[in-house]
Amino acid sequence: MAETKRLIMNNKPFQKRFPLALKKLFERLVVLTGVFLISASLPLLEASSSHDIQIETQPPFFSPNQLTISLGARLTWKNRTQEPHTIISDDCRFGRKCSFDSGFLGPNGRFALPPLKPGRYPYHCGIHPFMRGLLTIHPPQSFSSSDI
Ligand SMILES: [Cu+2]
Repeated sequence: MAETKRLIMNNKPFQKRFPLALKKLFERLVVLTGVFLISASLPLLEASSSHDIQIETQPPFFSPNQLTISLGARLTWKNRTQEPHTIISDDCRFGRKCSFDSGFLGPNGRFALPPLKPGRYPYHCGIHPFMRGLLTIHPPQSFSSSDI
């Protein structure tokens, strides 16, 4: 009987402490979840960025002709000239499967970059080989201060 009483008495502080510990645990869980969500959404924010390259009659023809984008970013070439152009990755040779080839792009035509792996992609216009550009795709989380 005395033991039961002691148990009940010992139990009281425990019951008081338990919800407090649970509350602290919950608060920590909320903070951790917040940190996780923010860090998880950063690559998505990067990936959702979009870029345009204008095709023009004057040098550098592809404007900008050197561009670095993050993995998953959208990129569209836009033909601002009155003549057709193509956007062909330099690896499109010898019948190999190549990174991208727009085909003929008429005036006001657009070409969206297909999904690619990180890397350097020099490209050119198949009609005017002097029109050249360089696209670089960053692997995730590899940004340096020089990119900003
Ligand atoms: Cu061209």
